[in-house]
Amino acid sequence: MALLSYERKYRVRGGTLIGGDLFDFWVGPFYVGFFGVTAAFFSLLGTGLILYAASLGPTWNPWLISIEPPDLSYGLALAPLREGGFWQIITVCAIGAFVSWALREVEICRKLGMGYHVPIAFGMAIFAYVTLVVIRPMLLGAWGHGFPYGIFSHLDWVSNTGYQYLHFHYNPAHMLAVSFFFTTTLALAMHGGLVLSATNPPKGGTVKTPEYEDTFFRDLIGYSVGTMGIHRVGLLLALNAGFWSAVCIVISGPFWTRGWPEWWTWWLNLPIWS
Ligand code: 07D
Ligand code: 07D
Ligand code: U10
Repeated sequence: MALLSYERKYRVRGGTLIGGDLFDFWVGPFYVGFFGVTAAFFSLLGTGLILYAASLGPTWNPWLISIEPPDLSYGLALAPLREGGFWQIITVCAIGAFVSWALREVEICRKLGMGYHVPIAFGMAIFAYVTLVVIRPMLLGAWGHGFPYGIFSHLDWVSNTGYQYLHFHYNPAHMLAVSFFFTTTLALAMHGGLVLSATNPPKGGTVKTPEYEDTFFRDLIGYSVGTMGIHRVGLLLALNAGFWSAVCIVISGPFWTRGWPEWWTWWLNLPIWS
């Protein structure tokens, strides 16, 4: 069935979380819904505020534009617009847009009678972002601990924050997060490679069944997780990458203030060495 006629068949009413039939329609390929309207509202307002705040700044060089959070001296108070207030409103807009996007995914899942795996996965990315700009700054007592909204400036923030703890690679949760990111790309490369090798043969070749895919990994490593299983593994790996990222930054400052290499002294102090 052609994609568009298939979509027409499934463009059914209902499944909305809020607003009933009010915004239950499509614009071109996009489902709208109540949360499509709020997503458009927050993203347009947030983008507009970034552009306006940039126009007050010193440069239009896209790499250098930066909307800074308030000075630490403002603590958790609201700051004047040009002294971090823009950053605060843009943060509200960003969270509004990301959460609207996730809830729009939920409504589409409900319409199609599907599970909520995709919005749950996106929820982990939102959680990591909220950890960076809301949870950690609140635990540290100042919005100024959030990262600035600019391409190079947010890289500076990551580097400076990392060196504040001497050697961020020694953060054990960062190690877990990095390993999960690496494993996720390994798993996707193996999965993409395996599916293409079985189902996209050269001209004249035959498409292979999942039994071939299972056999490949049984021959190679003695076990196949299965064709459904690899998708569960992939989701689990990716969710863990985001989750341990959030953990590694929220413990830096609120729960550990010294250099991360020092954390490992517990290992040197184990009684088995003496
Ligand atoms: C490919 C899906 C498409 C998304 C894209 C990003 C914008 C920003 C706005 C200038 C995989 C769209 C970009 C809307 C323009 C303004 C105001 C997703 C894909 C193409 N970062 N980061 C990038 C964001 C943080 C870090 C690139 C966002 C943390 C490092 C892009 C956030 C830390 C490096 C970008 C965010 C951090 C980057 C490519 C939010 C730890 C790079 C992103 C909302 C997580 C890389 C110049 C990409 C780069 C890069 C966007 C947060 C670290 C500009 C939106 C504070 C070390 N980040 N980032 O492909 O080239 O994502 O930087 O949290 O090396 Mg970043
Ligand atoms: C936060 C993005 C959320 C995005 C959302 C959506 C739009 C719409 C529209 C395209 C979490 C945005 C959407 C805007 C766009 C259109 C149409 C994702 C987020 C909601 N590190 N490190 C990490 C590595 C070092 C440091 C995480 C590696 C150094 C600090 C990850 C190395 C020092 C922080 C990671 C390395 C250091 C991190 C990032 C190697 C610096 C964090 C991934 C090989 C000197 C950050 C929660 C992430 C973190 C983080 C990897 C090195 C410092 C595990 C591989 C030693 C301060 N690092 N790092 O979190 O955990 O994604 O953030 O050296 O804060 Mg690190
Ligand atoms: C997977 C899969 C699988 C598939 C798949 C996929 C995972 C086996 C069956 C999917 C994977 C791919 C297609 C591969 C490529 C994907 C990536 C590499 C991921 C990254 C993706 C991108 C970079 C694309 C991002 C594009 C987006 C988000 C679309 C942008 C959309 C809009 C601007 C419109 C948003 C719609 C809304 C808000 C709904 C409401 C609509 C309206 C009210 C009307 C329209 C309104 C507007 C246009 C204004 C909104 C303005 C916005 C948002 C900001 C504008 C900003 C400016 C700067 C102007 O496993 O199975 O195959 O395919």
